[in-house]
Amino acid sequence: MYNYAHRGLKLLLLSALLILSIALLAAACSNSGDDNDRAAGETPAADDTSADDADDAGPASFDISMGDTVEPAVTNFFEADTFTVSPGQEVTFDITNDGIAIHNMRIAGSDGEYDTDDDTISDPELFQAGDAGTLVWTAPDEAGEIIFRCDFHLLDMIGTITVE
Ligand SMILES: [Cu+2]
Repeated sequence: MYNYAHRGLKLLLLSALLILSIALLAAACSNSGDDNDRAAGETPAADDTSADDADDAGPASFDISMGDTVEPAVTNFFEADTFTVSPGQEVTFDITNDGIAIHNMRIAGSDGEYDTDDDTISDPELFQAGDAGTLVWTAPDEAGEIIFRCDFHLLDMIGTITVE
């Protein structure tokens, strides 16, 4: 008699525990479902951010040599004279005057005109033979071709930066 009552109580307790654990399990499942939904919601946002980072190219730097010849003909030039950069990219040109004439480098601003306030000009503004310096420039956000030049040799000492 006592044993039966004890067993009955034990069964009741076990049933209660079972129901409780099913309820807990269900709650846990629904919680983890919410977490999954939230995580799934965050994943595209994280992907979008990294895609933006990929679009925003990091800073670039290029070496550029300024040179000239006298014989057989007088020439003045940048070497290299064509560059390709990304929209909005921070670009540093490391410039050396390897010629004997004076040179510099100037990039027209968004107005496309030289000798205006939005130009970017090399530092120093005048390179003697053997001088080294830089020109730090930010590419425009729009794709296009930009001509840069030397102020002292306007016609022959030019180069092209392609923004794409
Ligand atoms: Cu020059």
